[in-house]
Amino acid sequence: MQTTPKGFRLHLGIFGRRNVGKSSLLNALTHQSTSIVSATAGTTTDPVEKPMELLPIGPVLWIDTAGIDDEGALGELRIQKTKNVLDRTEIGIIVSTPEAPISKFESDLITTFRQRNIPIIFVLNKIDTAQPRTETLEELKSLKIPCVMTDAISGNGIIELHKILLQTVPDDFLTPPPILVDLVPPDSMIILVVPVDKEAPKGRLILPQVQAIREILDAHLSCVVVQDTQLADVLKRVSPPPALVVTDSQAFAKVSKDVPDSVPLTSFSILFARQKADLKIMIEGAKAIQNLKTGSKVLIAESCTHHPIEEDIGTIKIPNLLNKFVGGELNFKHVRGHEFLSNDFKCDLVIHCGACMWNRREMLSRILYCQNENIPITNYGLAIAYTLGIFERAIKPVL
Ligand SMILES: Nc1nc2c(ncn2[C@@H]2O[C@H](COP(=O)(O)OP(=O)(O)OP(=O)(O)O)[C@@H](O)[C@H]2O)c(=O)[nH]1
Ligand code: SF4
Ligand SMILES: [Mg+2]
Repeated sequence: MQTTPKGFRLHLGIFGRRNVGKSSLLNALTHQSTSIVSATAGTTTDPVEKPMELLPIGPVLWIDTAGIDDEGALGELRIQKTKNVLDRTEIGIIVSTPEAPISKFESDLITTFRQRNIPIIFVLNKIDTAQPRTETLEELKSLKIPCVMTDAISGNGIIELHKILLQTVPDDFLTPPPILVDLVPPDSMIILVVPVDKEAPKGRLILPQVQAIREILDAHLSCVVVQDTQLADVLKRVSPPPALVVTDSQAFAKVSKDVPDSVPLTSFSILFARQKADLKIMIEGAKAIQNLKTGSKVLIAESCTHHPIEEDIGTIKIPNLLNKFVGGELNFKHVRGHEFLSNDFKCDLVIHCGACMWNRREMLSRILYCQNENIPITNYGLAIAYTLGIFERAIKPVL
């Protein structure tokens, strides 16, 4: 259970002011001392994550956060970390206490969740100490936000909170959009091109490849998995031709020459732009490559932190392809993990990895930041296809 990747877990974020009982609530929900609890305001400083199997929903990730009303220079940093959690939250649990009104802090959280279309559950904790204010209940009712009353110490109300959670789970978590099986006719055969190069992890396939194979099997379709070096030979031997060829985008140049024009071709990261991000926006983002000129600023963002190797796709291959396309030197910045846009690098384009380890919500939050800043965003596969002059062909199967 613990090995379920985070990107597959429903992210349940717990937010609120300091000392309202957020960590106590997490402990009651997980039946464990997951998060440190104390009467001192500001006990939780960094987000605390707890993966769990929450039946019948499935794998979830609880995230307890620092108080949204923290103060001082350190408090500001903690609030920033709490806001980063907001970016990946799929259900927002706002905790307050019965005697407290809905202050600016809770109102701002409600507004942010609403703007992003994230379902909210309001929890009035410490119900053993006071009666809820009538105005609070009426305000939540008028906002159509479900409200649960809990006593996190005795566990009262926790079953009710579970029930409301079940009713609040977003549909796209229960039935996620397909990766590729909807793009091909029934009984199709698909070829997956998986180069085993220096970047390939030892002894295993990477998540997008495994997910694609699993989806093909679930749909009772078939696939052949080959390295790019064997593709031309395999294509000669299969009849009828495959309904689709999906390649690692790093092999796009060779694969696009080997696959006849009559056979649809795309890449894993283009498929994942559809499933994990917003394909339309990412396609438009790739078109911004044509506006780049010497000195333009390009932010290359990767969700994981890994040590870049020789011929690394983000730090070497894509910059080389783009410089060649532009015919000059672009100005690149590389960020990893939760670091993203910053004021010291006002970029002209963001090129993002496939974000296979993240949930869709986090990519959508990044897209929203880019839209608010008027910065085009695309991903590795689309950018590579664009610079190689095979963009139209690569996106045709997903349009
Ligand atoms: N009476 C009562 N006390 C509670 C309840 N929930 C939490 N507390 C107490 O309230 C205090 C704060 O609880 P925490 O769970 O640490 O609160 P928090 O919101 O995580 O606080 P920060 O991490 O500082 O933001 C502790 O002394 C808890 O024992 C409750 O339902 N009833
Ligand atoms: S860097 Fe991005 S594409 Fe690569 S494994 Fe991590 S999330 Fe997936
Ligand atoms: Mg806490």
